[in-house]
Amino acid sequence: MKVDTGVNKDMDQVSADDQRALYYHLVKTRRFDERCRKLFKQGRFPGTYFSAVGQEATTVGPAYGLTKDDMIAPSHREIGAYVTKGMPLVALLRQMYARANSPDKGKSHPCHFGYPELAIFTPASTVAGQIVVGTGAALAYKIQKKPHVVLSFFGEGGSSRGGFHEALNFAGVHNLPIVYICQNNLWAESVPASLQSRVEKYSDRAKAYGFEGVTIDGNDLLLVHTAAKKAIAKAREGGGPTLIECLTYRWYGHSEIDPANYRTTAELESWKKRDPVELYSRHLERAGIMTLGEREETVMKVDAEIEEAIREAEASPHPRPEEALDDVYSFSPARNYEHPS
Ligand SMILES: Cc1ncc(C[n+]2csc(CCOP(=O)(O)OP(=O)(O)O)c2C)c(N)n1
Ligand SMILES: [Mg+2]
Repeated sequence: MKVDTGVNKDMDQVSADDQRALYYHLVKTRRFDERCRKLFKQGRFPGTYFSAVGQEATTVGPAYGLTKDDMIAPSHREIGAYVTKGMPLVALLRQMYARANSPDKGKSHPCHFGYPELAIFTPASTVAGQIVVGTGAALAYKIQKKPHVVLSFFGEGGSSRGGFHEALNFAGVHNLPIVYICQNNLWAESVPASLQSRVEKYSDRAKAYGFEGVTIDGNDLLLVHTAAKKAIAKAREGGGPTLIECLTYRWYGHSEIDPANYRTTAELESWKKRDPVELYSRHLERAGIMTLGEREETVMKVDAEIEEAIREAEASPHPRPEEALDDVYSFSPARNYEHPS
């Protein structure tokens, strides 16, 4: 694993209370994600589900400590960022279940989670599309002289798309308040990272756009959190963008309908030995911050929250057929459509 050794955990920056809170969000993300996989397999919601089990530290770490107006520009594997920023589990579930009281009223893909109340915008299906929109939001914050930053999430595969390069170039030129989090999980569906780019480290790409890039162990929660915290503070103070490449791994298929036969069991097993939850639990134990009993209590608490949210989501109403075309726009000349204005 080729990581930058200059990035320190700077443990003094993270209080014991914050470290306990990070554990809460980490296990909440893990338990919720595993539960959603099961719900999908039981046929309790349609479509598919994109698990991020194995890469939770890359989303929980950066999202912890954001202000309400700091924006999240998500991709399709950011359950941890939603949970940590405070999006209610029931809101996530209503989206998956396509219920009438989800933000898009049951019309979109189950993984198109958005939550405007917490400045989380809804990603499009087009890979990397949200990098461009997030960069636009950072420009808006700068023009409005607002003290907010944008966190833009994407995979290493997404970084091969044109929008990624245009957005990062633009952010560099205009010194925008944005932090780019590249979750390099070695695979983009069945395409290995080695076929995406010849660069040794994806973070090297930041050099071309005139700002700092670092590659870190994305399974080390405290390391990801402190690296992101530093980059966020820098962006907030007018220091411009940073690209953080987090090396990590997804344990399951691209989505729940992918058996992931393209990778070896040995590769998967080697990453499972670096389970971010296990690594962080060991740290908390060693540092005397949380005992096994306290950690078990946290797991029981999050499990109860999850079950309550599932009950509430499953009791939510379905959209009515007559609402199917509400909020749907079409400007197709072929249909002889006249714009109302
Ligand atoms: C433009 C475009 N091409 C292909 C897809 C199908 N697709 C969705 S996610 C994905 C892989 C993305 O890989 P990466 O960016 O590494 O993220 P990861 O899934 O590994 O988290 C692909 C090919 C898409 N949604 N949009
Ligand atoms: Mg990937």
